[in-house]
Amino acid sequence: EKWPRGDEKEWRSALRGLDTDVGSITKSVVHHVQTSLARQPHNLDDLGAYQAAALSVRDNLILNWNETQLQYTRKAPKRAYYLSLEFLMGRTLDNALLNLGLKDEYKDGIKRLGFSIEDILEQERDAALGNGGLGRLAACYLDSSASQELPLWGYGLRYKYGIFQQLISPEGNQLEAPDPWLEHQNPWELPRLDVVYDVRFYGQAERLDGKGRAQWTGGQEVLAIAYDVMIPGYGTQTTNNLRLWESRPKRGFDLNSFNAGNYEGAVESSNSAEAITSVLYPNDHTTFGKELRLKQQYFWTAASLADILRRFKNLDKPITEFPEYAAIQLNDTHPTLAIPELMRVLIDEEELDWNTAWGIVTNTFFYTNHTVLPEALEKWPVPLIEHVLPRHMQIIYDIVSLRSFFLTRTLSDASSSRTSVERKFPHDRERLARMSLIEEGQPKQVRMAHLACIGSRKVNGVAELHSDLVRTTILKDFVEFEGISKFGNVTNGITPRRWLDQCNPELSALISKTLKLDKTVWLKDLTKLEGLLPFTEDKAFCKEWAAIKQRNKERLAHHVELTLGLKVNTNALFDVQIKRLHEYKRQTLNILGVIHRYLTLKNMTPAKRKKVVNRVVFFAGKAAPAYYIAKLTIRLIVNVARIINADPDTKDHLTLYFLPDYSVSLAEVLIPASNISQHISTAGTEASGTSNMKFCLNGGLLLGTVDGANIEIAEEVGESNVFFFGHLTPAVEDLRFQHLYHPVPLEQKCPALAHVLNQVSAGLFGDGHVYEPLLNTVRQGDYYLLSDDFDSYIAALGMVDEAYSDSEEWVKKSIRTTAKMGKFSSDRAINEYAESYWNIEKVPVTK
Ligand code: NBX
Repeated sequence: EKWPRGDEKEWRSALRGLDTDVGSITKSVVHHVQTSLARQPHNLDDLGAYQAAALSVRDNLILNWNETQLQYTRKAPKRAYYLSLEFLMGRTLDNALLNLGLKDEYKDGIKRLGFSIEDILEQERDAALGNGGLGRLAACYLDSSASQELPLWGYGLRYKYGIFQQLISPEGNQLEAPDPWLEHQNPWELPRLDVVYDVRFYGQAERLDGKGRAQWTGGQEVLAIAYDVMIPGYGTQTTNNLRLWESRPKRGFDLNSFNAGNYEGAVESSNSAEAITSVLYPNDHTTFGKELRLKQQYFWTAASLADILRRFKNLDKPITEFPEYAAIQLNDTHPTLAIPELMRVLIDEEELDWNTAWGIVTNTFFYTNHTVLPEALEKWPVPLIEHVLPRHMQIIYDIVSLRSFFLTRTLSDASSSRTSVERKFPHDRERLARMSLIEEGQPKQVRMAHLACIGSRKVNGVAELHSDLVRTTILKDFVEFEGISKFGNVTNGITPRRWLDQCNPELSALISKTLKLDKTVWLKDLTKLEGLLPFTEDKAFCKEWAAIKQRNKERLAHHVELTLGLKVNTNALFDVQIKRLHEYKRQTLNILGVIHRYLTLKNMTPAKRKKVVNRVVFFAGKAAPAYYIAKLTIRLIVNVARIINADPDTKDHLTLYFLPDYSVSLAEVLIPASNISQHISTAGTEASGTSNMKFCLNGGLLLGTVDGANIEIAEEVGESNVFFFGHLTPAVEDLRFQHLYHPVPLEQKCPALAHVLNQVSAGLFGDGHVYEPLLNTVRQGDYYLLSDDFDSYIAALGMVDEAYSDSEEWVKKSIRTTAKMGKFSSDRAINEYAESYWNIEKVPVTK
């Protein structure tokens, strides 16, 4: 190949890579201090040192990113695109160092410059562009895609403000503050001011002919600008891309208004354009029908699709081959508008006929469902979509009726192999109504899960039980119509790099030493952990295992002392429940259980109390700002903590902490320190859970219901190593029916629980009236079945105590648990998607 320009020798010598010996690293860091930061050694603080180190590490990432993208362009493999409105990345520096294999070198270099790596890592703010499990899963999958050398890009939004910061008032109320995570410049992103797309809202859609074509004009146009975040693989050269879109006004301001002296009017449209990517919606598991949220979803899907199509077009292939070059994964229904959007582009711009376009669409998309809770299934009011996206509403109507997915075709459909619902199930009008994309009502609403399902090649749930529930409940009719093979399962996974090696370096080192394997081996083949099993019989190993857990508990205690000023008893069982606050996750069951334990301890003689296993209970989690019952649960937890932590009779035996502002970084401290963690959702409600996997990977045992991935964890580690309780999924419907039609007074049904509720009402933890609405959710209806599961929950806690008393056996359980967690690596999960869904192959990247 001919060199494109200039003196090739000059270029080649300048193009050499970066040196990564310690001397070169300090030079590079200091270079960034002097130039990028324009600072001097004598005014450099930890924050400045962090920024300079980050910029220096970034240089390495950029070179790998360049090489990877060049190879992708040259080899033109089929690529996968992961569309997610949330990426809960946490911090980047430590992970980048690990994946680049430069941790020791930077540690040493930073030390030579008079700083400590631990301190500067703490300077980084979390990138918290997500609510919870769904967003963190997306982040784990990015790490695994690069580590498995899979050609995958993520697409999301660059929110100016991530998930709100949580403050807790002295009364125990959650207060929300903005999360200005971009306050200092963000070294991990590359603005791509040249990658820009127009996105239209509102306006008019006029049909052009009988072929379903239309013209969409007028309305508001905004710009989508790309920011690229580099995603390094562990032990690979591959560095994938996460492309986040920022909204900008198409015209800076309205010159007419400006010249007329109307300055506010002049910037109005620019404000409304910038509002689109200003903030992450903090509601998980509810839909609100807010116009701005719909605009976020369309803005992001339209820009991402335009970008994907442009890349495909560079290949000069016929458009019908698009599905052979692109697989697009929809992370929940949030990006479902991509389906009508691709139809719009193919029909209105590429001028394809409907059936050809629909064939392309249904071979391109894949849909992952993350919940079966009815209130969490997205629906958008028809009038709102008609207003904001008139052309898309037409297309959705066309999918429903005109084009015969459901009804008899009016266009020639001889070439299509699809059969309409009506032909397959004649005269079954109820079925048609159930399956329709449009739900009747005031207003009519579009069911996004139905649209995502019919527009996708395959659909999956996130754990075996959940995928079964998807097939037998919310998408049952679609299984009957399209056949079961379209509906699969990919059990979630977690990246062992962040969730073991980074958060628990001592355990990681012990594992490597014991397995006699370099961590680069077992961190990429997590089933290798099984090699730990024989060492349950090795006394010295068990002792070391327990000592590491103890030091992690002390590290957590230190953190609590620094942040809350409270001293934690580390000679107690650490019991942790950390997740978004939600009734279905039943933090209420946990806190009522804590109260029960407290009341039981109060009734004991001091001598008897001494025989009880001492327990420290940790809670953390955010409540959606408008979720009243969830906020009241936090208030109860905080006030129970205030009373019992101060009770001299019991405080050596039971204490309780609510740690504010839960985040990825806080999880990294809490998870390695837990002896037991709680995953206690009403059976059938938690799709999978992923923190359950993280705790178990770090040798914490699991206390939970027979739900989500808990079941598969138990299958792996053995039921004798988990603590299960509560009713099973098939019983839930009947129990709810009984609550409604044959209620039994709580005093009779579950006296222990009734007593606990009465004590709260009576004011043991401050004004009982405050908690009535929360207590009433249990007393009336009890939708989440606390009264059905309370007794078995308390019994399970007793079994935990008993097991923990046998400390030698407990350590063995802990080791066995870690040893059997191989299945839950996100490397396994991403490979399943690559092989059984996307049909993409590895693209090794070499220098
Ligand atoms: O997705 C979670 C499920 O609840 C977990 O069981 C599962 O492990 C995890 C990953 O598959 N769902 C979740 O986190 N949802 C959201 O955060 C969410 C955010 C916005 C929204 C709806 C749900 N509109």
